[in-house]
Amino acid sequence: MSIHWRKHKTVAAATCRLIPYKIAVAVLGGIWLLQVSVVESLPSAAMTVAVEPGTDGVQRATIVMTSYSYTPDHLVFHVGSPVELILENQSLLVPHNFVLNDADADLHVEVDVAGGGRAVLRFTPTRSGTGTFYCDKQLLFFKSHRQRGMEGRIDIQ
Ligand SMILES: [Cu+2]
Repeated sequence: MSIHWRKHKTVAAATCRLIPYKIAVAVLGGIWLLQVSVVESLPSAAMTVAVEPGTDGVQRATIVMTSYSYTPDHLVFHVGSPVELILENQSLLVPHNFVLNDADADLHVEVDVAGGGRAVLRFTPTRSGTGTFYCDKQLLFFKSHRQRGMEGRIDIQ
């Protein structure tokens, strides 16, 4: 009789210890789903920006990263002037990156931007061409961010 009681008590105690963990998982999962569903439902307008050099000769542009888009998603730069590209990740919980590997324009860039963070890319295009940039982040078995539309284009003229 006492063995049965002790066993019952152990199971009850283990269940009690699991409850805060289950609540935490449910809350975090809820926040994640809310962010993904709300942000994903926003229309991502395709936008082209032709970047002109500033008075110091630097071609400056900012790309805003959200789940799952870049704004603008099409940038045009000139050959020969240095580029300063600022990447701002506005997804607070989702890390994104910027991958650009283009043999044609000789551009090879890969940078991670943490949720809510920013990064600055500096390079000087040496020849004309067109390159596709994208985010290759992927959570578990879900579609990659690129498959969800997180992709853009850079033209060097
Ligand atoms: Cu991403």
